[in-house]
Amino acid sequence: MNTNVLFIISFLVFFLSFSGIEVHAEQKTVVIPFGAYNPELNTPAEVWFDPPTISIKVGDSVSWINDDREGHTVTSGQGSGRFGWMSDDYGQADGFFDSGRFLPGDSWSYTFQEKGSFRYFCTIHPWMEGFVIVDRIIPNYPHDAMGNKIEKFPVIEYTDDGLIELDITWEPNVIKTFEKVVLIYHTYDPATNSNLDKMSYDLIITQNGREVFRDSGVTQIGGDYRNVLFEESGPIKIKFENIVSWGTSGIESDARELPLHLSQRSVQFTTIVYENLAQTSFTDDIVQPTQTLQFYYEIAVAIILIPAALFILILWYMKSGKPSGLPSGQKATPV
Ligand SMILES: [Cu+2]
Repeated sequence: MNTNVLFIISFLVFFLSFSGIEVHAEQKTVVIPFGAYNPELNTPAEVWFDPPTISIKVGDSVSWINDDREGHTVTSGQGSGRFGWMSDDYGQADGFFDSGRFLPGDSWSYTFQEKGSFRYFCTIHPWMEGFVIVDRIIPNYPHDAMGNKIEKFPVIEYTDDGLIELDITWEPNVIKTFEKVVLIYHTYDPATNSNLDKMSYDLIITQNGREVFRDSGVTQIGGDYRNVLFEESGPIKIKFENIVSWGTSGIESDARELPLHLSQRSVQFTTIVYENLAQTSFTDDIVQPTQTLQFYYEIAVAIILIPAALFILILWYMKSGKPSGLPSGQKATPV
């Protein structure tokens, strides 16, 4: 073997290792569905961009395909939200990328060379918002699945009929895989700002389009909680459905009436679960709160009240047994 052969081999190894990096770059697709041009509730579009949130790696490209019947743009920055455009908010481009208008049947691609989280929207239809996450940097602030910062917990939502307010907090505020998350939530009557106790509900969590958690419960004293663990990263929807009164206790409230359509009794929250680089398996045991909380309250009351009553009885007995007990001034003092 001579040095020429060695040189060629090392050159080949060098070359292949670099071309290998190229091979890993992926091409992802986001579809602009039919109906995205229409922000009304009767729009056939379930999302404005499908998927609304996409996770990629540095060097990957995303192609947006226009399957709608109108031209659209893919413009980095913040859109107006579903209703903002009605009050003259047409979104704010941040200049990072901009497709310009592209027509039905056309597509536009962009290669992401930087890490980061990029929100984007359509400048023609500013309710259309999407989110690209490149190399999933875990942010130090909580946000919803569209990347909008959550300024304050609890997050508050109302049922469609406006009769029930549901407040939710999740701890920790930024959710990672394999780390226990506590969802803490309360039901209120927004008309009187009173706690709505004994409301039954179904809690459903979906992630990447799949159901990952389902449970039912009753807000015993106006609130409840659940412990949840996520194995996968990606956007999640936390949905409460069929929120209805259970029994007649608590305040007088319209929320106690059965709604005409149970579909009006749901609220939804979103956020993103991040990949936990420090932990890749479960270490916590997940224990859910018992739904016989009421029963435990009664036991707790019994445990406290019975000894307390006995104690008072004994005191009373001692007092009445020795009516001329030592006045407090004549207590025996240690020598
Ligand atoms: Cu558009």
